[in-house]
Formats: sequence, structure tokens, C-alpha cells
Amino acid sequence: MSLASETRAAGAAGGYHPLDGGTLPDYLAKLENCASILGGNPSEWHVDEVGDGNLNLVFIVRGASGSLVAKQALPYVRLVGESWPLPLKRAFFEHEALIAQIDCVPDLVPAVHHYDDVMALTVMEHLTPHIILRKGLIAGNLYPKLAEQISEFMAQTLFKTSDLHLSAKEKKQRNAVFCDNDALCKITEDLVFTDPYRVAELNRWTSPQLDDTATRFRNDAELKVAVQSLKEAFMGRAEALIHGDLHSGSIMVTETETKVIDPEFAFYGPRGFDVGAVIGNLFLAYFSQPGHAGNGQDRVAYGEWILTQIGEIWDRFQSRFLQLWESQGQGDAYVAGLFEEPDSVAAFAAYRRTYLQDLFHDSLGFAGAKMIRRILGLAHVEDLESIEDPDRRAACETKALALGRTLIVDRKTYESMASVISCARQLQGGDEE
Ligand code: SR1
Ligand code: MG
Repeated sequence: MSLASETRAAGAAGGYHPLDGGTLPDYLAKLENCASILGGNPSEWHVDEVGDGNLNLVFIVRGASGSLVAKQALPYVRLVGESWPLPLKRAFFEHEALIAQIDCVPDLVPAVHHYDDVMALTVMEHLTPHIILRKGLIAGNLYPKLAEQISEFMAQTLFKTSDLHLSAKEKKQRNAVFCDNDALCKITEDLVFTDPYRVAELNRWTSPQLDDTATRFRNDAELKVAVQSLKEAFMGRAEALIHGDLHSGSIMVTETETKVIDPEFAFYGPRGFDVGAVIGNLFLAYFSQPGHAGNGQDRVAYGEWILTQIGEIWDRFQSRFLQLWESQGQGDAYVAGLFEEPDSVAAFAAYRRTYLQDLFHDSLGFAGAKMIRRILGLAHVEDLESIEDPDRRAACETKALALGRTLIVDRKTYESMASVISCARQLQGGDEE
């Protein structure tokens, strides 16, 4: 039996089966709270399968009085097919992470209506009229609350699940739960930190335009060492419960609201991985803008808006995180009572600033790795993929790769986000002389 058939057989033996538009209403009708949200007769509920991510089934169910979302894990990677089995238990980690996030930032994540361990299924709030941030950035929409709300999400979750806020015992217990999410971590370890830098069957890029670049990246010793140091940090530094896949496809927005979805990659890892995911994906959106120019829009002003968001997100994240540390730093690390006399107060305040600067450098490195994997690895992003002309797409990708590389290799030389932004701006303008 193949691994995929074994996984499927084990799931079926336990009662798991993938739902569809025909079977989901019967399933939901038995759940009092879900049936009451939907209202009316289950035979009239309308089901759309809308999953456009890489892994799962996602259904929107609409009834007479309301709607909800049901997300069900498949026993394999949807993007690739049954040849790549993936444990159903990722639904358990997603639910655990959602509950932990609800605890920290209830307004910034969807409400959970129901979780079924056997069916690997979570029923949650249907976020409407929110759209996926990535699509909004491709459309050129402005989101005035994005920087404030996404930095609040990151500061709260990355502070309150860590040793800075929790007792050592509680942090260890929480960490232990997520250690078992090894299969999803392995996807990141391979697809983000390893495969783009070696010949791998599923790698792809805009060819032939980027063929030489891909070869150059595979032979770039300095880059490979730096990426592997980030990989070691990802594998070993259990700093906080990270979302683990916080790209712009995991963020839903309206003009006034930001909601973070899809934390199935969550585990205890380095905080900078989440911050870097947000920043790196915004830089990808930035470099893709010339590819979306047309119909009288050059997208220059919109690109500047994206850069402003990147600066604002880092500034807001940093000051909120520090504020939380100063006001709620009751964890077992840096025991509060040790820093009461003036010398200690000053030394600790200076140390906290260094700590945030280290986190800044981590975030830049992870941002670079997240950018490069979306151009030279397996899973690409719509920001770039939707640019139909391959020459134009490759031009955008070349600039993004250049920023990604310097963010990884030179990360410790950047003193501020302003200097990173100015480097991005120079790369963007590089071919306009
Ligand atoms: C095989 S899964 C590919 C990617 O999709 C998810 O969104 C993660 O980013 C993962 O790396
Ligand atoms: Mg996802």
C-alpha cells in the first residue's frame, strides 16, 4: 500500500472522510449552534468549495439567516496531489493555535463554532465582506487599518505566548503540544530554507529568463550558509507560538478590519519568522506592482503606499511589543524583581532595545527567505504569477530576488527599516535611467 493509501485508510478506519457540497449540510444540521447560525431548512443551504490554498478543502455555507466557513484537512497536499501525503492532525494544531490567538487577540481572528478531531474539520466565522490581502494588493486597494492591526496581532501573540509573559511550566507545556506539528514544519524546512538552493524536482521559476539566476543562487556559498543559519533558528528557537505561514494569503481585510486565518503551520519557533513573512510578502507585492501597471495607472504611488506600510508595521510592532514587555513582563525570563534599582532599570531598558534589534535582523533574514522561495521554489504567489508577460514578470522577480538575497546575507548591517526600504526603492528604480 502507498503512503497516501495508508494515510487514507487510517483516516477512514477512524471515521474520517472528506466532505462535499452534498454531505456537508447533513453534517452541519446535527450541530445545534451551526444550524442556528445558518437558519432555515438544511436542504436549502448553499455550499461553495472555495479553497484556493495549497492544502485543504474550504467551504462557504450559506443558509436562510447566515453563513459560515468549514475547513477540512485532506490527507495529502492539495497543490501536488495524493503522491504527497500529509497528516490530518494538522487540523488539530490549527485549532489549538486559533484558540491561543483568540485568547490574545479575539478581534483579529475568526470566531470558532465547532471543531471535529476525527473529521479534521473546523467550522468558523465566515469573514465577509473581507477579501484576501494578497488579492487586495494586486487590485491596488488601500487598507488604512492594516499596519495597526497586523502589528497588534504579531505583538500580542508573539509576546503573550512566550517566556516573557508565561511561567516556564506553562510555556513548556504549550510548546510540547506543538512539537508534534513536525510534518508542517518539515514543509517549511524544505520548501523555504533548502529546496530553492538545490536541484529539487518540484522547483520552478520563470524560464528561461531566470535560469541563470536560479543556477547562481544554487552556487552562492555565502547565501546558502546564511539561509541555513536561519533554518537552524527556525528549527531550534522555541521563542513563542508563531503562526508559521503569515503571508498575505493568510490575512483577510476590509478597509476597517484585519483578520488572520490559517494557522495550521503554528508551532513554537522564532518570532522573526512571522514578522518576516508579513514584511517579505509586502515586498513581493511591492516588486510586482510594475507588472500590474496599465489602464492609465503606473502603480508608483501604490508601491510607495506598500513601502510606508512596511515601515509602519515594523515601528508599531516594535513599540507595542516593548510596551507589553514593560507592562506585562511577568514571565519566568528576566524576572521583574531583578531590575528595580536605577542602574538595573537602565541596563534592562537598553537590553530590551538590543533584543528588538536582534528580532529586527531575524525578521529581515526570514523575509528574504520567504521572498526567494516564492520565486525559485515550489509554491509561488499570485502577485507575480498573475503577470502574464514572462519578461515583465521576470524583471519584477529579479529585483525581488536581489532584495531577498541582501536581506539574508547582509541582514545585520541594516540599522533601520528605513534603510531597507531605501534599498528596495533603489532596486525598483534601477532600470529607469
Ligand atoms: C506544499 S505547501 C506549500 C506552501 O503552502 C502553504 O501556504 C505554505 O506556505 C507552504 O510552504
Ligand atoms: Mg494556508
